[in-house]
Amino acid sequence: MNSDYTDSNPALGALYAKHIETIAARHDHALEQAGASHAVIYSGNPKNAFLDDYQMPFKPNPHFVNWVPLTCLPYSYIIYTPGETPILVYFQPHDYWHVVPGTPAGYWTSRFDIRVVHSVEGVAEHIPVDREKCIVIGEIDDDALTFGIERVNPNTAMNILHYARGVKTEYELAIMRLASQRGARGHIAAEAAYRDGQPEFEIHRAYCEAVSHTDSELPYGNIVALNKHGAVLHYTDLDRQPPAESRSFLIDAGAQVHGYASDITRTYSNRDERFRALIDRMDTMQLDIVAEVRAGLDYRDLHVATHKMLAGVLVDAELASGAPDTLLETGVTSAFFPHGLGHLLGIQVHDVGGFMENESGTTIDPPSGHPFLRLTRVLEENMVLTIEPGLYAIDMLLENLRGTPAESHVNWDSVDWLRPFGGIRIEDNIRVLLNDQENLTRDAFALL
Ligand SMILES: [Mn+2]
Repeated sequence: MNSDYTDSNPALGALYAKHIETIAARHDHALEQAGASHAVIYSGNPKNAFLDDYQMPFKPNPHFVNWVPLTCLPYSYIIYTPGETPILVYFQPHDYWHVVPGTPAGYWTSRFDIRVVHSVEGVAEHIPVDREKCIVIGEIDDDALTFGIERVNPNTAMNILHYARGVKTEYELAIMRLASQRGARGHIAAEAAYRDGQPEFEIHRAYCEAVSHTDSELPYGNIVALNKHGAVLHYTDLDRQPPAESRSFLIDAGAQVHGYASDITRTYSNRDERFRALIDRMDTMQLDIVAEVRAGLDYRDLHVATHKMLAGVLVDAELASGAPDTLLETGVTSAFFPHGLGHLLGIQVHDVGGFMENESGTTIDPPSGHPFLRLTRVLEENMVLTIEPGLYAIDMLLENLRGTPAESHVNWDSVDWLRPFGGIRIEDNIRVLLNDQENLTRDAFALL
């Protein structure tokens, strides 16, 4: 994968050295609590389609990527023993069908005892002999890949590691800033393709070219939605033909650097001034929500506060009428905004641990009536999360309001006006600070 985003950043090596110390300390604690002495972290392996020799795109084990910036190294292992230099069993097969991983290189190599192997069987001699003191972390679809270790992904250790991953190291933050810059570059290219009248398919291509990602390198499938397609929350079709009339454009697309993602959404109006004003109003609201982010805040409260703010937007835009509490209680705001305010972000786009109350695995439910909220934790310094309020004309949900107390609060003529534009979502990636926040996304756009 193209790595120019990190080669230009010499500070990463020093940040990585500290990152590894933090990751090691988290594993020390997890191993101790699990009563184990060695963590054997499997990178994963590609999967074939049913009855086929077609290989699905390889998605590495996020626990492996947490240790090393290697996203294309299947059948490899990190073996970590507290107090010792971690071993990287680096799988480099003799294979003339595929490009095999090259000689290990980069700022990370000095932190590992690297042992290159050429066959899966060659891994065994590097696994600690006291197998009962080992745990495996990874997705295992063939028992031969555990080399006789019986404890695979024990909950005690996994919960500790997942809870800890919610808080990013300085190295991870630096990588994620780069991922945001990469994504912002794609968004600017996509907007230009949209203004040029290109169909969804060509806008998508312009985006991929600008971020230098193939489809399978994208952290998630791009949502490139013209007009009413913007109301389909996970719209992933790509129309090959431009629409007869261009009204609006919603794009939800990210990029990755060393396996860490950005997740960015923007919405544009073509010519309609009323829709443009509504986007501006949502943008202002989104920034007001972002400004609330700080350590100690319960994210569930921010989600509910967003609904109250959105009620004000709906009233101002003449889409609804009534007091904010009424529009919440009758389900009007949820019909216009049916997804969560945001989620943790990291190696996984919806990063693990969003519901965890503590490292022992107790979870926190979303507020009642808001089942799709993916982040329910109290915010801590250096968490990275998304803030992505939306407003859509989704007939399936709005029609459910007919015949209920909500019906009289909806301005149905305005819904008819909004429908051809689909909807609006504005999404930034936010780092939590003690009494403030860092907006990775807006900073990235400002740099370009
Ligand atoms: Mn998102």
